[in-house]
Amino acid sequence: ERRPTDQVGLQALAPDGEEPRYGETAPGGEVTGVGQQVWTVHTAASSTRLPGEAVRDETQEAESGDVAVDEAWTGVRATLQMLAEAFGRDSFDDAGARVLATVHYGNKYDNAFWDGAQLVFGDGDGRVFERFTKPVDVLAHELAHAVTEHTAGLVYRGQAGALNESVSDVLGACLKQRVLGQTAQEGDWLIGEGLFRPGIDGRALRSMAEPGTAYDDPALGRDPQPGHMDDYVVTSDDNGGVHINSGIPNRAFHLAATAIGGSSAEGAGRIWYDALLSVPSDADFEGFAAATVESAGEHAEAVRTAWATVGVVL
Ligand code: ASN
Ligand code: ZN
Repeated sequence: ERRPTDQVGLQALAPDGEEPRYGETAPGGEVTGVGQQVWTVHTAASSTRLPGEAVRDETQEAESGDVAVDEAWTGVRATLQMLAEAFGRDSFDDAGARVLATVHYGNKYDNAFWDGAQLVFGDGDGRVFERFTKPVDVLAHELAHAVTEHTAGLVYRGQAGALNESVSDVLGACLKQRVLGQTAQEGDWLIGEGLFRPGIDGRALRSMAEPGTAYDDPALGRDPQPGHMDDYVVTSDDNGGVHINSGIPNRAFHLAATAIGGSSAEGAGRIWYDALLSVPSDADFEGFAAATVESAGEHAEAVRTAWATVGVVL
């Protein structure tokens, strides 16, 4: 969906004689060059029909009273704001597309996903998993899949697939820290914290700082993520371990972001986003790493060192 582009006119918002850069926040607080964000949250009411019934859109500031609807509403808004303000990106397609999200998908459904057209969230089984709208980084992770699809289009297999997964965790961590007002150093670098029900032995789905340490529980097994190329997992499961080997580029991002300091989104996040705009769909870790170094400007050595620490030596 496209909206009039004159809503946030560069001229109208620019101070005299100055043209703000695309995506910069103008004195009025609005993001220049990016239109007004639009999104709608639906409910599948425990069915698997999509998108289901519309419950709340961007014009409805008042909470619906359905916690999953309201978490999805707030999380999509925050993610769209981050894309606009940190990256100058106008929704997932950079053309102002309306984001559709559906909550209460299926019965005790233990996952969330981007189906190529919209976001989908299960309620969780209530024994191992909470509802999947609860952690805002999981929400941003799924919406980031849409961004990747519309940019690099990283194929969902092997190293390109692990990069696809990692980029989603990167944007998830950036969003979580942004919402909490944290710097890279202050962040906990956990993805999906709060998703496990009480009694499950785990902190989160993944740890970007210490891959392989997020959980160890009879119901789930042990977190299988490596944090170094020496431990890269060769498997045919999970599209060649896309949710496993993503630990390696995840840790590289954590190391780069903490070395650069400040806001993860505006520091290392911006560098990773720029790399996403330049790599081919079959990029491997080395190719993606080279693209981040290329985009890093004054931080090139910090970024190169971060990748070298996880065994991706350029
Ligand atoms: N939540 C998972 C993901 O976004 C769903 C999946 O594997 N398709 O990667
Ligand atoms: Zn994913």
